Amino acid sequence: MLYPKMTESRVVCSLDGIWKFKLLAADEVYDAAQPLTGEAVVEQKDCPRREQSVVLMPVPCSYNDIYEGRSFRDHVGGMVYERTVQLPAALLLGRLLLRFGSVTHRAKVYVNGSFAAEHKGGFLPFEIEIGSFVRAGENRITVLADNVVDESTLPCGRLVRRQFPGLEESLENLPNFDFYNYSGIMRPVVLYTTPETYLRDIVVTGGTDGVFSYEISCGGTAETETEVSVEVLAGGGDDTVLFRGSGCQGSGKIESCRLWNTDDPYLYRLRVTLTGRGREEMRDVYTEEFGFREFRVRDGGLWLNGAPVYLKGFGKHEDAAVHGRGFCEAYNVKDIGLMKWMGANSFRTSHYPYSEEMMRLCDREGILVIDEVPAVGLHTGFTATGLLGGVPHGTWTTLKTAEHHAQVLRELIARDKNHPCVIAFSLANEPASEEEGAKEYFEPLFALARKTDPQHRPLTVVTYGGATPESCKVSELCDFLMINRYNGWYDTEGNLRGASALLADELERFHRKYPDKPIVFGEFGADAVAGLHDVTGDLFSEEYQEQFIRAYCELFDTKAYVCGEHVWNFADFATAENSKRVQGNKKGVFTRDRRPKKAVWYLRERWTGLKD
Ligand code: BDP
Repeated sequence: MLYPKMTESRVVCSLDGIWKFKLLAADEVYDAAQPLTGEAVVEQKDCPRREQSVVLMPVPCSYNDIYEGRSFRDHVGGMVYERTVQLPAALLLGRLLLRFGSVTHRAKVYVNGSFAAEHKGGFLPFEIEIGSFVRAGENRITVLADNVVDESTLPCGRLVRRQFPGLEESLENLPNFDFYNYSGIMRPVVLYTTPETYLRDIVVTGGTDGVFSYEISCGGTAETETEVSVEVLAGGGDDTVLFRGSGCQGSGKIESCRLWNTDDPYLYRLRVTLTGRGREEMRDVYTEEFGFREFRVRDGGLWLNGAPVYLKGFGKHEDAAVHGRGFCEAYNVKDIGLMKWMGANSFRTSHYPYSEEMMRLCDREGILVIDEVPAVGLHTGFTATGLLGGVPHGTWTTLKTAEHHAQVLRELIARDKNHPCVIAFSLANEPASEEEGAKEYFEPLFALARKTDPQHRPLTVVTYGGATPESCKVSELCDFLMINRYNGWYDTEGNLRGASALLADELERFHRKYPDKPIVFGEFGADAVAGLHDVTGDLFSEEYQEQFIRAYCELFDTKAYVCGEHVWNFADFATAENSKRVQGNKKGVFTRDRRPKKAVWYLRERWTGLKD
């Protein structure tokens, strides 16, 4: 899927801004034929009942923290976004597409009151050809979003009905994951045009020997005679044409090519021109950036461009005050800047695909990304916060996620396949990989990723402490192991020597069983409430967090097969409320507003001194 770009043949218009918004009550029947009316009066004394009125809502943004009140923020179910847009007749000459970066978790889109399309999955883009729904002048765009997570969605959750004595029945949505279930239109919305005969997709790969190959697919009117030409241009402002070719498929070689790596993330450009000769001649032009690089698992290690690489960085979240998980370029640039300043070279998009803009930024900044699908909470008896409180009851016979899991994986690879920053795909976080049925569930997903990723990137499933070397049924499918461990926090609390000993023993058992598979720590960390200090280093103090991270890192340094460390988490983040969380998860080494805790200085010294 091509990212919407303005080119000589394409116009892109942003629909971001202020939309009308309304939460839907459980029994409310929504009629898209009727425009949203009845804007909320800004009341003088009592807060308006925001959860019942039409209010103004920024897009892109999570809706939850924009207005006050628990029933507004924690609403379960449907919500409507609506805006009008004036379309100039000139925009209607070719194809017109309406594209959403993400709507969480389900969306039905209506144009001028007519149903246009729907999409399931809250973290991946989708687009709709809307030419037949619109006219020149005013048009109404409506999105009906739904934020319910259950046993068929990714991430997974549970919808429960609660009945308290004397009160009406209520609906609660329990997330089976440890981050706040932010929702709404969370990424940019654009309208863009293409000619009738158009470039549908471009696949481009470049290896360390300077050899590249491309595959282009086109769409459009059948009677048009088409011709495709490609050029490879150098990076930046350098318009030197290094290669010219024609046809939808081909390959070539750039002599002494500059490789993409973490110190020099050099991007070449593939400029593709589609010329159509029908009644009139038309052209569609698109430029895709790409890099020459190779990331492989070999001889029990990770290799970038033929040299061993050690991953230093974080598990993150898209999360900040006010806009929640809503797209924010400023936070993205800030976070990458802080990571670089600390000497980090990588992160995982825990626990869902991040915005396309973040991937584009990482291409330019030379950050290595482990790209994760939104498959978190696939366990009927476990969450980090114990929210489910359940007894495992056969995860793989209970969940109805298999088909949707394949869909999000396909969509993620289609979106991110060309990014040099993406070095590996993670197919899930902490599933019930120790339960019967896990291998059968994951095998087809591994096969799908291996078949569809043009770069054949290494694959993994990130596993939790309940899946030991002896019990985990998916480790054998993974190209490298990525494990999350919390010895010294959720068990062996306060006893870091004991925790290290347990961990060392487990690591050796993993290594004995899978000697060729490098191990990357996907998560390790302790909550620290910023400003809480303690000479001894008690739990929740900044000192304990630092000691915890230091103890793990010292252990990693003794195990050559540990090839990466991703601290959990980059910054504090919002979660559902529960007694294990102090206004959210405090395992960030930065606070939610990106101020450093004590551990930052330790990690900065370590990582800036540790070779990539
Ligand atoms: C792990 C989860 C992560 C949690 C973390 C924690 O993968 O989402 O936030 O634990 O407890 O189990 O902090």
